[in-house]
Amino acid sequence: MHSSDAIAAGAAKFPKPADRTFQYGTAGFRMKASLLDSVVYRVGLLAALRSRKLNGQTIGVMITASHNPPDDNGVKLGEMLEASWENHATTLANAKNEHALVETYELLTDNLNIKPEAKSRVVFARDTRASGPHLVTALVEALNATGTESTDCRVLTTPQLHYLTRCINTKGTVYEYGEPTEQGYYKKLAVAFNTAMQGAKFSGPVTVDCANGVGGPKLRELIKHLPSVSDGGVEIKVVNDDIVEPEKLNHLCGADYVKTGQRAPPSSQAAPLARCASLDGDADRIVYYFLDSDSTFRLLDGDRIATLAALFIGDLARSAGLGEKLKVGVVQTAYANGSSTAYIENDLRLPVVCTPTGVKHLHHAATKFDVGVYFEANGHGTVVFSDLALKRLFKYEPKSPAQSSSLNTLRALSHLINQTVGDALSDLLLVEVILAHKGWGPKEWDQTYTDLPNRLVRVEVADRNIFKTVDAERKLEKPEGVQALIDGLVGKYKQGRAFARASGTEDAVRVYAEASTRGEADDLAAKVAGIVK
Ligand code: 16G
Ligand code: ZN
Repeated sequence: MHSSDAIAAGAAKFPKPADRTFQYGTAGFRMKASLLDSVVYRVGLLAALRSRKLNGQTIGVMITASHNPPDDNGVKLGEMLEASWENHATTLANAKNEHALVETYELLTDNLNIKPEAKSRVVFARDTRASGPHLVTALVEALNATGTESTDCRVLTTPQLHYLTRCINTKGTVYEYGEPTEQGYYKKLAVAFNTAMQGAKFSGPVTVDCANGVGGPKLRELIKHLPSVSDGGVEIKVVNDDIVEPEKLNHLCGADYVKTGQRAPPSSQAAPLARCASLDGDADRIVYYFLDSDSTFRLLDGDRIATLAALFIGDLARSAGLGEKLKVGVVQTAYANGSSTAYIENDLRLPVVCTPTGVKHLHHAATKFDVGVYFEANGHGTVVFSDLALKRLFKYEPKSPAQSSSLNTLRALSHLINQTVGDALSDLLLVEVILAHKGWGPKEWDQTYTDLPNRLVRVEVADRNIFKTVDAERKLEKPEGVQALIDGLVGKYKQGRAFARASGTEDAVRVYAEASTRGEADDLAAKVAGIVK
């Protein structure tokens, strides 16, 4: 069958719901799983185009809705797409019927100078949602119709799929990233972890809430590769790892539940000062928390992980003798607590860059540093080492045993940290390594600086599209005059800061405010919400 006929025939099996308009956003496409067949089919077409455009480079496609409820699902390409390709995704998804779709596909092929005979390769995976296998059939149909070579990696975390894709695409080059298998992923992390742990010692267990998602079985698998507790390994207690009952996913647990509600999952049995962590539904986000001695809940979010990592890596670079040659920088969004930014700039004396929300923006900015630490406050982030930094790191000849030891740890971290995207499992091991080296519990970590009280509110508005931001979402350019009103308010609060931005994932505007006291932060947030309403 001619490929356009095959594409049309496949599309006819997964018709687009007539009353829907889809948009590829920061989270890819995400909605009720029952609406997603046609979208997944069309993302399959997009992946084929993308791979052909990149001369047969392997493209990852992930089917997941991360922290959303169990009935939702989503799909996105594994790489961080440039805006023009997000538009192509949207155009394909909205083609009315199979004929319009073929027309759009062929138009894109022409306009993007894609050779239809070029090779195309895709690897794909899904999280544990019940709707995953059915959506995979739509994806496979599209990959077959476009003559794309594909590999079904079944159930994986999002970062594992990113890992595999990078491994496949770098195989046989000087940038070879690792063995392109799930087992290869665990082995790489375990070897790096063991090396990074030399000279450090754990105290007490860490309890990890896996959101009843894919992180549960994958963390259990990872643990098999780590040294046992009797051999000096970290004790990881896995909880909320039920993937048999799909409705439990992200229900009363998980990173988003903890971060949004500023509370531990009700199932948590942790004693005061015991460290706990929560992953999200596809294990690309992690937050830590603990109960203080008086049982108050303390959150150690993405800002805390970023500051901890920047502190440790900055110190290691200096003690390895590479202080001048490895410039460490931190990337945050406007949601980062003002105290964390001040701590990085004033205490750690490291540069901070602020970008708009969305991992691709942070990741991109982080690659501008030799070592770029980036985290969103919600726990999504990683540390990226530039090619030049890696070269310096691995070529450097240490001048003393102390330099040598720091250098070894730093080299191990560059393997332990997932360079492709934020990875909750890799971030978990990173935090554990740092706390062990420092001999810190969660309280010492928490005491590095004091967060400013803050408040995040969601405001329903008639049309969120009228809100246009500038300056990394910290200022509103439109509607005109609104920013001046916000500035006028903020000036009245001690250490006040506030911004409003249209959500990229929900039909609402988000308002963030912080100030020197809880009452003032709440008050400022409510007043700014009143302005944008
Ligand atoms: C997406 C982003 C996440 C961001 C969130 C903001 C990626 C992979 N995910 O989920 O990083 O924090 O959107 O949502 O970039 P919002 O625009 O609704 O506030
Ligand atoms: Zn996620």
